[in-house]
Amino acid sequence: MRFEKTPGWLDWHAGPTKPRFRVPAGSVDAHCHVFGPGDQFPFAPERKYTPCDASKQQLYALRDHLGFARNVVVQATCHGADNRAMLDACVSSGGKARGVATVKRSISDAELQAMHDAGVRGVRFNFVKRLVDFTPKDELMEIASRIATLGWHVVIYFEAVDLPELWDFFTALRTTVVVDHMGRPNVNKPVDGPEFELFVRFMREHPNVWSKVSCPERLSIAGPNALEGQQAAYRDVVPFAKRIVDTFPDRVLWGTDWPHPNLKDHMPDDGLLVDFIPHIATTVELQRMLLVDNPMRLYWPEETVS
Ligand code: 0GY
Repeated sequence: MRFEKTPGWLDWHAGPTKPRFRVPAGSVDAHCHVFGPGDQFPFAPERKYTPCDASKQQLYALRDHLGFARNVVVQATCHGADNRAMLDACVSSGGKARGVATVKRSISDAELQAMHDAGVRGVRFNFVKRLVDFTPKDELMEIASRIATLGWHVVIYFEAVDLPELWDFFTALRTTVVVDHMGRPNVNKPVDGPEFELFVRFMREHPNVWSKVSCPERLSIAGPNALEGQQAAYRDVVPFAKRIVDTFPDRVLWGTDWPHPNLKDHMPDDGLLVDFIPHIATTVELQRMLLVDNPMRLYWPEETVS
C-alpha cells in the first residue's frame, strides 16, 4: 500500500556525520523507531501522522555508523497497536534489539508471551494529545498489571504541563516506569523552577521511575547551532538533562529517537546528537552507566552481572 507522508514532514538525515564522541563498547540506543516500510507494514488507520519509511536495515546501518551495539525499538503511534514492524525488527536483529510495544486490553496471554519471545520488554502508554486518542486509565492499569508478570516495564510519554494531572496514575504503577524525553520540559522555564522540580520530585520520591535524557532536538529552542567555543548544540537542553543524569545516574537511558517523527523545522544530524552526550554525562563512569549498564540491566538483564 502506498502512503502519502504528512505535509511538511522532514525525512530523516541521510548522511549523518561520524560523531567525535566515541560511545563506550556495548552502547545501547534505547529509543528509536522503525516506520513501515508502508507497503510491508501498513500504518494504522487511527494514526495522527503519516511518516516516511524508515526500515530496520536503515536503523541498523545507523547503529553501526554511530558506534552503537544494540537498539531498543519503541512502537510509534503511526503503527497504533499493530506491532509487526517493531517485532520484525527485533527478531531480525540477531539478538541486538529489544522492543517496547503498544497493546490493547484484548491482547491474549499467548500473544504477550510471543512478544516476549521476540524480544519485547515493555509497553508504552502515550498521553501526548496530538499523537493519540484517550485510553481509559483502568484499561492501562489492567495492561500494566498483566505485563508485570512477564517482568516488563511501562514507558510513559507525556508533556510537562500534564504531569500534575497524571501524577496519581503514574505513581500507582508498580513496575519500573520509564519516562520518554524527561517528560518534555519547557526549556524556556528555569531548570530549578516549579515545573522541572516536580519532575525531579517524581523521580526522587519514586525509585521505580527512570528517564530517557533524549530528544534535545525536540525540546530545544536554541537549536542545533553551537556557539563560538565549546558550547553544545541544543545547549538550552543541557542543564535539564545533566541535572537528571547527575542526580539519578543509575536510572537514565539515552536514545537517538531516529527517524525523528513529527519534526518540521529541522532534522537533526544523528552524529551531532551523539556529540551531545558528553555535555550531559560528563565523566566516563556516567557515560558507561547511561549508555551500557542501565539499558543492559533493563533490557538484557540475563547478560548483566550484578
Ligand atoms: C518520539 C516522539 C514523538 C512521536 C512518537 O510514537 C510516536 O509517534 O513517540 C513526538 O511526536 O513527539 O519519541 O518518537
